[in-house]
Amino acid sequence: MEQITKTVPSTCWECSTHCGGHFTTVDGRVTKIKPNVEHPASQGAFCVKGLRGLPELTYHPDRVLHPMRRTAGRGGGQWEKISWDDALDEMCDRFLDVQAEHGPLSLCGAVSNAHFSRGVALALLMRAYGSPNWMMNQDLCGGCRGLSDKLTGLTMSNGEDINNTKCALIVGRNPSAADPSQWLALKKVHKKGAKIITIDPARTQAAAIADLWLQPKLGTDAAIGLAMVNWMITNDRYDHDTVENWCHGFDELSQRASRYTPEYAAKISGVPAADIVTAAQLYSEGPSCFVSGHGIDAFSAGVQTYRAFHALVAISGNLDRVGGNRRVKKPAGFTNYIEVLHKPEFRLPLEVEEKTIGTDEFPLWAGPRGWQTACHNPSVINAILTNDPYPVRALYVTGVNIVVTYPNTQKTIKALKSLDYLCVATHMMTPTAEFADLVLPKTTGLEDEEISLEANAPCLSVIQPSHPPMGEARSDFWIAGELVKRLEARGHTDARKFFPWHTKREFNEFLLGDGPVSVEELLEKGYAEYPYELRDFDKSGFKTPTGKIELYSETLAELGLDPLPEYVPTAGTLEGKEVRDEYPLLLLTGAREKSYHHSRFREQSWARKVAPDPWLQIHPETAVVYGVEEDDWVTVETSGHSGSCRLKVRVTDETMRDVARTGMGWWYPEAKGPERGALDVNVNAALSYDGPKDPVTGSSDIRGIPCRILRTNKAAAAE
Ligand SMILES: Nc1nc2c(c(=O)[nH]1)N[C@H]1C(S)=C(S)[C@@H](COP(=O)(O)OP(=O)(O)OC[C@H]3O[C@@H](n4cnc5c(=O)[nH]c(N)nc54)[C@H](O)[C@@H]3O)O[C@H]1N2
Ligand SMILES: Nc1nc2c(c(=O)[nH]1)N[C@H]1C(S)=C(S)[C@@H](COP(=O)(O)OP(=O)(O)OC[C@H]3O[C@@H](n4cnc5c(=O)[nH]c(N)nc54)[C@H](O)[C@@H]3O)O[C@H]1N2
Ligand code: SF4
Ligand SMILES: [Mo]
Repeated sequence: MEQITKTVPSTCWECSTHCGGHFTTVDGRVTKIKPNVEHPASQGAFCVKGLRGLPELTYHPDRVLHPMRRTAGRGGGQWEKISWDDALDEMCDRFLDVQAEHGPLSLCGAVSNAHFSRGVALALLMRAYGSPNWMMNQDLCGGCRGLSDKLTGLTMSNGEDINNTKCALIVGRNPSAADPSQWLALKKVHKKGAKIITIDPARTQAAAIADLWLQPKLGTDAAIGLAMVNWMITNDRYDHDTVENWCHGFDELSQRASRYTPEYAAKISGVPAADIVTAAQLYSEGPSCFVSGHGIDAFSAGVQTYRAFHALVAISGNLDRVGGNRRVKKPAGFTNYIEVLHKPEFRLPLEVEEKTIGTDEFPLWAGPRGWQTACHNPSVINAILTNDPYPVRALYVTGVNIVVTYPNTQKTIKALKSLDYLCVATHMMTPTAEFADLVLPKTTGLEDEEISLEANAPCLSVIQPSHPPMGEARSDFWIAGELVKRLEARGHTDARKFFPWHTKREFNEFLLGDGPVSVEELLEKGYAEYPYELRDFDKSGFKTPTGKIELYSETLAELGLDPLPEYVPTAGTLEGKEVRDEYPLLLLTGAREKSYHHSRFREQSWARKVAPDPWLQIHPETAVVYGVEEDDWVTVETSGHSGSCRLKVRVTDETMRDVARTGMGWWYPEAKGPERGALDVNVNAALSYDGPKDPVTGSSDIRGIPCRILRTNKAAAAE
């Protein structure tokens, strides 16, 4: 029989890099993915997670392809296949039962965030049930940069114009592992003569190629950022036009920064003062581009650290400049995902939104004024276990593996076990899905249609389905729509107000609005560029209370928080001698591995061959002190948490003497359920989620935590 071959332009959606490619299908299966060199955002970059991980996930023999209902005790691993109708009726009714018993606020969702349609679909579905409660993982990811960006008014997330820069300042970003398109651009521009400054405690590839590498103590970057601000001001190298016309609080910032002499910052960070001055000099020549990442985000001083660097971008005049950091530009009429959540027609009454869990403590994060209107996660986990501030009894988890990726695995599991009802939409039987009452099969990025705004190009990208879903898999959007239909049929007629679209296509057309780009154009090319203007703030101003870039944040001042950027020591570094004697190393988690996306792809043999074990990097001298060698297994314990995890030692001088550096996301699909290694090799089993928090985002420390390592002879569960 003749083979049917088809190629479509599409996008990999496995991570937020969104690489454009041509996807070739033979007889209904994707057999080849070719990077699209014309794609203005990814420019021909692609990675092995997209090339292998995505297709192998889609066609994996163990993929969840049918709705399944639990038949034994929770976590017992016994399931029966059921129809979609039965699954959706059951989920709708069980949610309504919980709603009737405990009120709508007792229903909650969990998803990665609202940068993908699944986040919007979930949040609006919860609103259709009358609940403002949904969790997202941004407190652990990009929340601090998101909030600083918003409060300062820059709105420049992902807008790095690396191709045209003369100096890239890379802070807490490991682009060679995390973002192949950014890494490609950095290498290219470096070859053309641009300078690279990398600030990272580890010798990453970006540090190795840098013209200047600053190696700070963990969590001290704000001091370096403020010293660079100080140098720019005292040497009159700041941009007078931007400062005089567009900055609010320059004098206050100058005064704050005056304390941060290079010598003072050197004392805090351990970076030589002369290197800080050289960094400031190079950066001030410009145009310079601030390339930042998770290494200075997601910790208890994340917002202030970002505020220091965002102030630097602002006063240096690199905002919305060729080779600098572009502000996010949208095509006319386009609505992005987060804006959907804030549209008045999809809102719950204010008095209900004010009850979103976490609003009282973190009003700029959770609830009506919140960045994405989501909850504060650790507060939800606590609410499930304590009924404080009120009971949370049913949870719908989709597109997130919270047992593995939230700190304090033990507590997350306890919370999930205690729920009245848990539904998980997933591709694989993750440790989170193992605790569900109902498991729903999810489409992959080869089976769905999705639109995204790429601020770095700028352009719009599209995923188009390469083939219909395998088995009975369905999209998050479809699942939410079906549940809304059932709510209507059960007399909850206002549910539709929160979810007016009947198909994903309708939703995508809603996002595009009446602007210049059509779905057809996107599907034809895979992307669409649109006209944009730099420095349009000269006309529109900034979306802050003063209409200016707020070096001094009026919003933070109003809430009684520090309105100016400041270095705030993390709890780990403040611990007294007693604790530090017991826990002498500082744990750094989250180093990215090329073959994995967080907890994904652990079921794939190629990935496990590339990276078979969860590793812990320690310095050769540290290894001697602890009497451990390459390939030894060690137990890692942190101060402030009773749990632990086991990791395999890698001895390397890439990391600092007092830092133990590891990744995240480990579990073994083949290990015993329900945890499947999540209490064994998962670093979050060794971390607390109840420690000190960023006062704006509520982010917990996932690095810089005092820890100790103990040699263990036991082989890992999967060995
Ligand atoms: N292959 C792969 N790629 C991914 C992902 C994945 O799981 N796998 N995940 C994606 C996601 S969701 C994210 S959020 C990004 C994250 O990717 P990145 O933004 O690159 O963040 P990390 O890898 O967490 O950390 C970046 C660097 O920060 C350094 N760092 C740690 N602490 C500090 C500090 O105190 N100061 C400074 N200056 N640096 C510090 C680390 O040593 C590391 O080299 O990656 C994305 N890309
Ligand atoms: N200690 C520590 N913890 C961390 C981090 C760290 O550095 N250190 N990093 C944090 C960061 S930056 C992040 S982003 C989070 C990541 O946390 P998670 O989002 O939980 O990580 P993933 O492993 O990507 O899990 C996503 C799950 O959703 C599934 N999935 C993927 N796409 C879809 C989809 O379209 N729909 C549905 N329904 N499911 C989908 C995947 O198969 C996978 O099971 O972890 C955070 N946790
Ligand atoms: S970087 Fe890799 S996983 Fe991320 S979108 Fe590109 S190809 Fe996909
Ligand atoms: Mo992330």
